[in-house]
Amino acid sequence: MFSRRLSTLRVPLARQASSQATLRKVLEEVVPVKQERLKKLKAEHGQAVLGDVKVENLIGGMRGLKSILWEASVLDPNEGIRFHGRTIPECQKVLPPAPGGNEMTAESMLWLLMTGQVPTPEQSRDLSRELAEKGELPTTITHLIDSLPPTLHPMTQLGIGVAALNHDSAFQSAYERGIKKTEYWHYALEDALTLIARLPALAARIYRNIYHPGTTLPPLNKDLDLVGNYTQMLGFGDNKDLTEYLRLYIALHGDHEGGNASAHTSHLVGSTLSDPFLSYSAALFALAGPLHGLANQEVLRWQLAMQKELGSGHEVSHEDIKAYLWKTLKSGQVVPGYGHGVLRAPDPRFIALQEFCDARPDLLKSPTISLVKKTYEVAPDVLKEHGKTKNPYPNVDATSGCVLYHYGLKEFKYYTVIFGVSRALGCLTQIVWARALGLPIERPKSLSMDAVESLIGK
Ligand code: CMX
Repeated sequence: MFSRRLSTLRVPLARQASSQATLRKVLEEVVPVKQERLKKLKAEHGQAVLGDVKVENLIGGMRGLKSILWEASVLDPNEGIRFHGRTIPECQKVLPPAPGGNEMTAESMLWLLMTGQVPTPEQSRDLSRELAEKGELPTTITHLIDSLPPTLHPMTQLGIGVAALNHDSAFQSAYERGIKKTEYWHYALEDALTLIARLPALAARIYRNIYHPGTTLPPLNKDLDLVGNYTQMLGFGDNKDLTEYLRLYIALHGDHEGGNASAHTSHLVGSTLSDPFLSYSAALFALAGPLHGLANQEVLRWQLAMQKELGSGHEVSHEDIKAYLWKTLKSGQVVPGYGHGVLRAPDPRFIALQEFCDARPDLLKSPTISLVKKTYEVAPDVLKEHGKTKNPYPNVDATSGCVLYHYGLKEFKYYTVIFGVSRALGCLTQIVWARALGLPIERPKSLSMDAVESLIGK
């Protein structure tokens, strides 16, 4: 009885103590616990079977193969993403917003992804301050980015910039000094935080150079969160709604488990002990593909072409949209923003962005956003009838770019860069954990057709 009382008394004290802890301190507590868990899992269940490998998995891009350990999030085909077990609405409820805002910040999502814990508003603000203090670009990088031709795709520029930031990699120089394996994660964490901190300045510089040359980038404001600074530097700091939208968008896109092309790429490259900058740069080039991150630019291009042909979303009929969808499909193209490698239901990230729109009368009046809504009302049935895709429902990209367009960020070739700023949260978290857990270099087995046929006894 007495001891139970004592333990209930201890809870608030412990919470109070941890509310003062920094991200590094919390990780120092969490890492050994997970290390032990993994050791036990390997020792006691190393031979347990998680599934079969079928020939169709080998031919079909490894779909469904359970073969990557990824800590921060797990994707359920019907329910969508959970970040350390929390759904998107749950995250929206508990993760601290920026002062004066409502949407969860990138920093609070990063804290959750890294530690599995919900930060206090104070912890989240301290992390914002640390990132703002680290966020200026070194001149080597500004010179490099300024020397790139404005005709080079913004994603190519982002990948180049991120790779070149490894000039100052703490991990790389510690490795050269000869540190112990158990210390790797500390340096990976330093690099992860430096990269996340510098991404807004890098991404904003690319935007300004390409679309608004000659304009001056404002300096980082130490009192703003990561996204607050990013929108300032993009030149949209006065638009509170866009800032809030980007906070939501960047937090939501932060992670989508480990099997998607960009996440898997950073994990693979990181497993060679390439530093976090090089690993994430590789991931960005996977994100730049039209079947992955580039889809948000493709959706907008497709929606605008439809709008040009049919008229604004307020006027157009469902029948006209159906006919347009069939025209796209019959010309052998995919309907951008629909389908998914894992999901088999409407993407909850799409739903969350739609709810953001529904709460704002100006967005409801937008002809593009109303066309997105109307398309959603008919596209699943058309895609079911078409009969190819396993998932006839919208993914997050069905709407993400249209909101940016409405708020005046109209250069849709740039949209995947924003996705790239966001996905760093999850990919870099996993790199830190992969080093903390001592995960080895990836080396799956490949087979030739001869080898497959001989294995199946043909
Ligand atoms: N429109 C038309 N056909 C589609 C389709 C769509 N939106 N989505 C899938 N299909 C087709 C595929 O091209 C494939 O055809 P083939 O058999 O001729 O090759 C067939 O349906 C089966 O594909 P699937 O198993 O359902 O889907 P995949 O896992 O192969 O591909 C994805 C997933 C996302 C690449 C695909 O649905 C697609 O191309 N969607 C449009 C692009 C898009 O929105 N991408 C963003 C994804 C979000 C993210 O990156 O996180």
